[in-house]
Amino acid sequence: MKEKILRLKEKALEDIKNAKITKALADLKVKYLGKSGEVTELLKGMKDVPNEEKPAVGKLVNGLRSAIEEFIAEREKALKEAELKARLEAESIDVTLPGKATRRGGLHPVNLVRNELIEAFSGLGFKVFTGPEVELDYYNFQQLNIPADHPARDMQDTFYVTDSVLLRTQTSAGQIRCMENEKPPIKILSPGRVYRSDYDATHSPMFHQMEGLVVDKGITLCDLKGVLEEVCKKVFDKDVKTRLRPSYFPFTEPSVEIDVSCSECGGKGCSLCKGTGWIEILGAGMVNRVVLENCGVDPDVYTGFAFGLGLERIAMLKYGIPDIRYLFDNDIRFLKQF
Ligand code: FA5
Repeated sequence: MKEKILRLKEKALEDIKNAKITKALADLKVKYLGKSGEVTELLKGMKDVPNEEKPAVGKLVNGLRSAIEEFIAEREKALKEAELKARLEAESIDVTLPGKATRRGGLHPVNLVRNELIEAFSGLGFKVFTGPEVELDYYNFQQLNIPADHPARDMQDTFYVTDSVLLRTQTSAGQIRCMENEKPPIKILSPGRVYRSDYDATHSPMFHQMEGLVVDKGITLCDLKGVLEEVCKKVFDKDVKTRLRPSYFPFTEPSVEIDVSCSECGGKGCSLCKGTGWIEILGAGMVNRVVLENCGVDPDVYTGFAFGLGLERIAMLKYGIPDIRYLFDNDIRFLKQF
């Protein structure tokens, strides 16, 4: 038995010395001292040792157990220190290495134009007001003097959700929401997405408009002209020409459309401007008396002007983009240019 104990001690100490990682050491702990470990088995065999030898053998087995425990603890400490050192060396940072360049993102051209316009109009005292994209027919059409079956509905091919709910076709719906909630003087700008069943080089099914509304005492068409000319001067090149053209919107009277000279051909006529040399950027006019009355504003006291412009059209003109669809393809080579 003594022999066996000594051999086991030598073998265990040798194994522990050879353990290279803490995991191997943990396995050895189980192998020798675990529930069915070799030292534990020895202790279990004590019952077969003759009584007179029991104290001496018991002392040896206990000594073996303590020696193995002590040796494992020592080796564990040494291995942990070595492992920590190796990890710190491996994870050390070389501060002399060149840094990794992060690629900067940029704003989408439509957002650039929106921000630029908001800034220009803010300078003239306009505040931003937003409305919902899923809108009631009531706000998008009826309150704007476009009752059901009015022919003007044909100009805006509409995506209906139900008979009375639709994807708004114009930010003009925001005019009504604003006038219902605020008393004049009103001076707001309402940017947002709008939806129409359109699709060609200058028409997209989802696009962005920016509505402007000013209601106060003594507002005239001259104020509208002055404000829009001022903003066009800020947003476009000084050489860009603008023109006011008579138009029709049920919610303004009189109504106009503002065109700017085509950036692609400089006004000579090309496929972008359909040969006319002009591109329409917005519709506008004096707020119709009926609309003011619908919103509880007295048209004999107050007058107002409103305009709605297409942000994509302005981005196309400003950056010379020949097809509106480039703005929605999300091709990074195109977007990187702005
Ligand atoms: C309107 O939507 C009126 N609500 C504008 C208005 C507001 C008039 C206030 C009077 C007073 P219109 O349908 O013309 O008008 O659209 C306005 C602008 O949106 C157009 O000038 C054009 O620049 C842009 N636009 C219209 N349809 C599309 C489309 N499918 N894709 C891209 N831009 C469009």
